[in-house]
Amino acid sequence: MLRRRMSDAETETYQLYYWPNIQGRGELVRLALEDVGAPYVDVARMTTERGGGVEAILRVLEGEGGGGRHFAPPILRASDITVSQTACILDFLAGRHPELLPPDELARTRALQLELTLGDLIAEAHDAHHPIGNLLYYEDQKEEAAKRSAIFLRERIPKFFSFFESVVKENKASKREHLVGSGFSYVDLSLFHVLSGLAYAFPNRFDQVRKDIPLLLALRDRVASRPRVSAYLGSTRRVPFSSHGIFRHYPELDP
Ligand SMILES: N[C@@H](CCC(=O)N[C@@H](CS)C(=O)NCC(=O)O)C(=O)O
Repeated sequence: MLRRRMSDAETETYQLYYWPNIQGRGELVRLALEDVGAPYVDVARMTTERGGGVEAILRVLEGEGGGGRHFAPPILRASDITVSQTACILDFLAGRHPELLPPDELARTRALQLELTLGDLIAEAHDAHHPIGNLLYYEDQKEEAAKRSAIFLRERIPKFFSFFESVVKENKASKREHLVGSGFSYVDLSLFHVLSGLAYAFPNRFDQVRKDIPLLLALRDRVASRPRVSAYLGSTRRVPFSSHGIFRHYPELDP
């Protein structure tokens, strides 16, 4: 079974279903696919005539193509399976691409825990500007966003950062300056994205806490200079940060 999946992974083209104009959580999946050099199609960025567009996402959410319904993108389709939930997608990819995580049960469970913790941080970063409702405009929840983001910046960023910095510090003792003790993994790629997003959204706060996370910043920079990641960041496949995504820069929320 494992051997069959490995050879599938070497040859097949993945289909990523994610909103076309934002990085969002889709970016965590893109980074993993890019880092292993896996062929993939960002389906919703294709024209509707070619089977793309938002309509393609809606069809997969409803279960078209088999494998059941999905609640929200990102969704990744391989030839024999369709997976949603970002951490679950990355865990699935790790099972196929050992470059994303050595095949070891303990490491795989640890990676998933850390990825889910990054997912919690991402959700809180989103709620800092949309604390009341996803479908409301920011302008309709500005007062609440000011209160929520103040707490996020004052209490939550330091707590998350201190946790992840300590994780790398512990692994450094065994000469592995990564989030998962076995070495480089997809979680490092996700950390790169989260740190980049927070630095974009909250540059003032990020500058203040920079001194507390030297190991995380060094890890972020090492990830950015990985050849395939660096090529991807300079390519048109990379959607830029914007005021529509999860990480948004509203100067009034970052005094
Ligand atoms: N826990 C899910 C969250 C997925 C999610 O919230 N996706 C967003 C885009 S990043 C979305 O389109 N949500 C629609 C909704 O929640 O109704 C994951 O990590 O994939």
